[in-house]
Amino acid sequence: DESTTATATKFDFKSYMSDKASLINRSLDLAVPPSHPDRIHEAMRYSLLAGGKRVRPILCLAAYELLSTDPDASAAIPAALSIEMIHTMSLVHDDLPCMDDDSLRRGRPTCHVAFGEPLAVLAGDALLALAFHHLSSATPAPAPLVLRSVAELSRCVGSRGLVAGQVVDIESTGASAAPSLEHLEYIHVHKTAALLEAAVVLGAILAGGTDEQIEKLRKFARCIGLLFQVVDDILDVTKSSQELGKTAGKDLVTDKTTYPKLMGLERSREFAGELLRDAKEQLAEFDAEKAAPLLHLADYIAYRQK
Ligand code: GRG
Repeated sequence: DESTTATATKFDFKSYMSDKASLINRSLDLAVPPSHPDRIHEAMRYSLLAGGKRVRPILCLAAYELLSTDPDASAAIPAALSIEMIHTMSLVHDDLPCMDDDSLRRGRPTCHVAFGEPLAVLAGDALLALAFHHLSSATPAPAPLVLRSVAELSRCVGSRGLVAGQVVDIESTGASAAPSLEHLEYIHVHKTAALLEAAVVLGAILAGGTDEQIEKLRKFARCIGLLFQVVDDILDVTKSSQELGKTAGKDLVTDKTTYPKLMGLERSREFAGELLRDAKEQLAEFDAEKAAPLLHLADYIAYRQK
């Protein structure tokens, strides 16, 4: 039973997640009000308020709560929202015809399908700008901490972070040779783990964490970021095998490289187990009760079914 491996203390993870997700949803609604020019704000709100698990902003609040003496995490809300704005804009751009060309996202038509390509590009751009505006203007924390957060987030998102992962992914699509394990890891560490890392690290910075604490949490986030993707790849295979012939055939023609393809299903599961253990080890020296949300979030990423 994974819930007992996380912590011995009683912790209602389900309520924690739904309370935090509603807080994030309410705050996003207020942070991006309908305004002139109407269509661009409609497009931004359409993608931002379309649901989503809100894992990244919740990680940000949980990291803040671990290190802060402040019982309510409201000082970390602008940072948490900025992370979700960037996550959403990366999905909007990822779905564009010039990238993955997807027509469905979070259970509804993608932004460019609903609003047209020019508005989808601009909605992404505007969400990226708004993320930094909101983080820097609405965070009630000492200016040096806010400045450090802005530097951290911009690094994680740019051409050495999220964008780097996307570029290397695009470049390797259609390549004749299968990418190496290192190559696959590079893509995931940048495309997926970088933003989870920023989420956790911003929470830690704004709570006034020491450098040592921040680095421990950074390592935690990198492990769960990679774990997120390994589990995603495993779920791809296990879901496909339920639909045997059809999806297995589809899997062969797509050039998407996955962990099970490179190391086999069993080894991928072991690797996921190692990443989960490494992640939890980073939290061993923190107060167990205060670390419970992050420990459960790691389990949630490891054991999720979709
Ligand atoms: C960031 C400036 C900038 C540009 C974007 C398009 C692009 C560059 C990057 C692509 C990033 C991308 C799509 C990464 C995949 C991330 C991922 C694992 C998405 C799924 O996350 P979930 O499962 O989704 O948390 P929900 O919908 O629950 O939020």
